[in-house]
Amino acid sequence: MSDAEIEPRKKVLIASANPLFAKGLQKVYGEKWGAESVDFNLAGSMEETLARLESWQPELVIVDYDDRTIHREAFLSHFIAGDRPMQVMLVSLQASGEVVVYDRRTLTPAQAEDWMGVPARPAHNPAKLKSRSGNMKHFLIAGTLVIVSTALISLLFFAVGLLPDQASTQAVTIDTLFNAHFVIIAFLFSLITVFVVYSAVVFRSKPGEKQEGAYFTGNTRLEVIWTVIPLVTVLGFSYWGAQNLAEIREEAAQPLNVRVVGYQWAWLFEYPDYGVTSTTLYLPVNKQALLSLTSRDVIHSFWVPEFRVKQDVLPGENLVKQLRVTPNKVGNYEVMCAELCGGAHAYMNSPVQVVSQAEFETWLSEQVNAVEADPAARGQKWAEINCTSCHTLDGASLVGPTWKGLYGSQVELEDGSTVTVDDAYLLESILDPNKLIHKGYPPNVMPATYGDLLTDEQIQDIIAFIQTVD
Ligand code: HEC
Ligand SMILES: [Cu+2]
Repeated sequence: MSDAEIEPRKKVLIASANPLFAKGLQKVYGEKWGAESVDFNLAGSMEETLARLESWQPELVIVDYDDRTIHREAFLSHFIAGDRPMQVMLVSLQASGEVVVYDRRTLTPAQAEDWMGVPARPAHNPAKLKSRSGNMKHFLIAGTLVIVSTALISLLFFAVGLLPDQASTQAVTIDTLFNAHFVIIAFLFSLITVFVVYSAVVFRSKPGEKQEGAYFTGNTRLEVIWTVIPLVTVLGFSYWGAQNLAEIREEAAQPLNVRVVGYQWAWLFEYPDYGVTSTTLYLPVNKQALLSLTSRDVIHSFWVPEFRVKQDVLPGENLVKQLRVTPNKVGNYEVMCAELCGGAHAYMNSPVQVVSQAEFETWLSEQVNAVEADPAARGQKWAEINCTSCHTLDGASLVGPTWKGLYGSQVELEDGSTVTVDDAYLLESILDPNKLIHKGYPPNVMPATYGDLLTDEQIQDIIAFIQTVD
């Protein structure tokens, strides 16, 4: 072998307390590599092995894996420390005769773990683990798939039309945020799903493959990335959200004042500047409405989905909440209650009509005139606002008895007696509804507060109206 002259002799240390193991190996390798190109050194104990590692500096250490006197952890730490190129060959004759070679410079933590535990595991293919360009290829493919999937899912979201019509300037502002969230949601969904599905398909183990995957602990770069990116995203969104909130609360110069009253289970809209009260929310288009919301009983929540904005409505004079809406689309909508508030919560809807400024003014003047009409007409209005959620005018029985033909009729009471309905009975039933109970109807359901809520004149108007219902 002419190579022997050029190449320095290879230093091989054999660590085993069993002289036969050492001699046998020396013979086999000596024959294979040529006795003149290899220097052998034998170490029969742990101390000896470590000392030779230091003083002699071998390039290859062959360890008898079945020799339990060789303290693995101590040996391993010696092997890992230092940067001189060195290889260790673990030879186990006992189990299967398998041989594992570890290279100090490419030893992965996973391999080190293996080494300390189970003998004679086939080594992970270092080429596979090292191949950065191979990993890069997978990342590029998966990354592209994530982008494509994000785009498709976002398109699907927008095509389906998850949001109702936009009918206010506030809705336009809020929807930019909503849409951004849809894209982020599509992205996060894709990020997780694509990587899971891609890994399951591409890295699927082949039949008969028993080998475990590489074991990783900690990756600082990755941890920094997945902390910083969400943090920045969330901070960005909170800033954007705050800006959005400020924008939807922007005050217009001369808003239309509307007092909104929620009660079990209907809405009432008062226009204090005109002395008008209505069960339909009329709003002129392109003019900001300043809603002052309050409740007569429990907590309700004012919500017109097409306007997007929503506000809890609380009982109490000092808890009046404000909400600004600028309708920008003529049409019919519906206000609903978005806070579970009792039995008929689901039916607590009232119509909303966005009309032109001219139509709004016509409606207003009609209302103002109506209030000035005869007592029964006024009474009908107060009744629609306060009573007809429980009392019908057409003979049907709702929560309370119908008013159809009530006046002058004979009413049977819970206590068995009968009364003739006259002004006095009506007045008493309104002011103190629990005193005389109409047979078959529940007590304590009709509010006993109308004496405070309504003026004497309004109550007289209602009585005048009930007289006309037949
Ligand atoms: C929450 C439901 C509810 C509301 C709102 C309500 N009532 Fe009643 N009302 C009842 C019930 C239930 C009865 C039957 C029990 C009783 O006699 O108290 C009743 C009974 C009456 C009676 C006696 C009628 C009869 O046939 O004996 C009158 C009059 C009356 N209500 C007037 C009014 C007026 C006026 C208003 C509005 C200012 C009003 N109610 C609002 C539930 C309601
Ligand atoms: Cu409600």
